[in-house]
Amino acid sequence: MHDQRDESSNDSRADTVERREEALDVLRSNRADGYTIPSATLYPFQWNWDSAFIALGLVDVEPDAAKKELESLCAATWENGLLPHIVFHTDAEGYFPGPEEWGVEIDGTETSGITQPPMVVPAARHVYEATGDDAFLDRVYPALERHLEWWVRERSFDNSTVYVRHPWETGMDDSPAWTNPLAAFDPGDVEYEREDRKSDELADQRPTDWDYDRYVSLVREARAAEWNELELRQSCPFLVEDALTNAIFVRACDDLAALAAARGDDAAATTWREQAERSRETIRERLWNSDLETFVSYDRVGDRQLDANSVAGLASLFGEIPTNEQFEKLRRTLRDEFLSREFAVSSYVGEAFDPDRYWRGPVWINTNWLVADGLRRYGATDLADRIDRDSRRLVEREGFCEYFNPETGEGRGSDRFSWSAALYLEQTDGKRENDS
Ligand code: 2M8
Repeated sequence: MHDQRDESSNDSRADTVERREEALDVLRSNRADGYTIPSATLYPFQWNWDSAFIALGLVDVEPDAAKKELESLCAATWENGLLPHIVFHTDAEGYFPGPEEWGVEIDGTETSGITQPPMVVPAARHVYEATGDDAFLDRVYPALERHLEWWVRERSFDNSTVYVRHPWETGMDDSPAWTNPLAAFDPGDVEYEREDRKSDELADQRPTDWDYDRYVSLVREARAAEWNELELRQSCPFLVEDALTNAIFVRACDDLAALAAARGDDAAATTWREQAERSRETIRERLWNSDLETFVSYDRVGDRQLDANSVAGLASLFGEIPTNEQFEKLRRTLRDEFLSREFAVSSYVGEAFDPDRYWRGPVWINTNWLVADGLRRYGATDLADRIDRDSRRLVEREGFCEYFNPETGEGRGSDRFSWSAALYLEQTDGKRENDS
């Protein structure tokens, strides 16, 4: 008997196998010496949280490359524990702001002077547990711990929630959430030349000059303060407790506790578990917005919540932040506001929604992955599966684009984008029940 269902599932398995090959090809072609660039057209260096997502996807197929990815990132940790958002291993052209704008050199390697959400810790835990390689853990653990200590010491007013001092640090660069705090200061007359508008189409998708003026002025002010965090805490006009960074920070604390326990360091495990709990408690109160029924960010300069409904609020699930009661409401917000378009999950919903512009509406594969992971932690597998399915549908139809229009599904930004490829590998590694 001929079973049509079997045939179509065989076809889709074959498609998946082929797509996985392509994903690996993207990652290999973006690979340099021990690290992977996000995209050859737009981002020719190593980026902090990109490397974390890349390692998560690579570990199943190329475990050594996944370990190297994280080790090369950790090696760029500053002495004080800041893990830079860009590591300029080479002097590639075509990106602004390049190394000369930052003027930072650590042991012969140039870096930026800001960070990104500490995804490196969850990624390191995942890689360690997948490989069981104790020597790898010994190599990365000191830098991971130094980095989280840095967040608590240098980037927290109260040893619980952490703040960022540049929109680029959130990874969601031009989120409408930042419009008010950015509008509250005058960037002055900043001169610079952008390199990111490589085509008319891209120019319409990237952040505006209004945003860039402020990005650049924040970099120049921090450089003038010699990256002194204590001084910047007083003088920086942008200090935000970002919902996404805090969710990842809390998860990073839990994951570092697990790694400390794996090394037999019970005291460190307790310290980091307690840190996670302390941070969670504060986030549940300070960042919960009962009108929007989600978590939002908090502007420390303006002393107010930033009431934008973005995927950052849903990513709180990744840090197991919501109480059960908050979870019920958040699930409603997800269903009503974020799942009503053809493809989940828009990076932002609300008045400033723009389906094609960067972090102001498009779907991103990494935030989909964070939300789906979080939903599974709350037992909401049906919703997690829906989001995973949409991620797969998007890349299977459009290729490994940087982001996607949530209404039409069209791929946007650069193509052959590394974390879109890596997370496809992670999603289809055969470990999930609904994999085909
Ligand atoms: C984007 O950010 C960079 C600045 O860091 C840029 O636009 O030039 C963001 O999407 C960020 O989350 C990402 O890490 C980076 C590289 O993929 O690109």
